[in-house]
Amino acid sequence: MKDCSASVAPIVKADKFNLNQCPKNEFEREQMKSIPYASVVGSLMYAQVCTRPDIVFAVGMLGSYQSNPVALKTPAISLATDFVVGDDDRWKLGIKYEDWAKGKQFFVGDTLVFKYNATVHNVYKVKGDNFKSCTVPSNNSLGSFTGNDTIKLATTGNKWYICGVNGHCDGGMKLKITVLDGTAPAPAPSAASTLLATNFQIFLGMIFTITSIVIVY
Ligand SMILES: [Cu+2]
Repeated sequence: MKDCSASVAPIVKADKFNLNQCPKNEFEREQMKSIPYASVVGSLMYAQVCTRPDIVFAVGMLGSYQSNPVALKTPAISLATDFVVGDDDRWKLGIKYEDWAKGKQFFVGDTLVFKYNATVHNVYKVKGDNFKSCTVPSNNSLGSFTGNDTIKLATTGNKWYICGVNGHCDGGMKLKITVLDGTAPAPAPSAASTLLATNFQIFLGMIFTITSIVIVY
């Protein structure tokens, strides 16, 4: 047992759980059905009574989601996502970036990567009204145009990006996203299965941590 995790409790003070982490659609609910959530919580409750009063808080948190199990995810910092804008289409004319962004969830700590032909395009971060009117700011707020521009999403709220080449923004090279608080992320619908798998691993990890501590006693 010397190799067991030495962490004191599987939930730390800043961790927040909320209904956003519960399955949101049929697909995610189906995924969670394969996880013996109630039974695991029940076993942990047994352990907490006599030997492990220090896990009462963690178990209580998990237990309050029994009817709608929370798909656990650790703070977003450790699971930050890199989004290549447009995916394989990258940043160019003729793509509906509204459609690309649809269904994706962007969190503080995630990264946007604009990949493009730097001899033809560029990227400007703009304000909402400039986005609407396709007005190019006089300064380049993103630094240099490399054709592989990385933008760290550092704050919450709406962010707007356009191509500053004449006519390209009007031609569709415009992207609006909303960045969410990373402390209570929910699985993105488009990547639900991967995330649920990850969440399940974390969930299992927590259980094994608790169980191994219990066995040590
Ligand atoms: Cu362009």
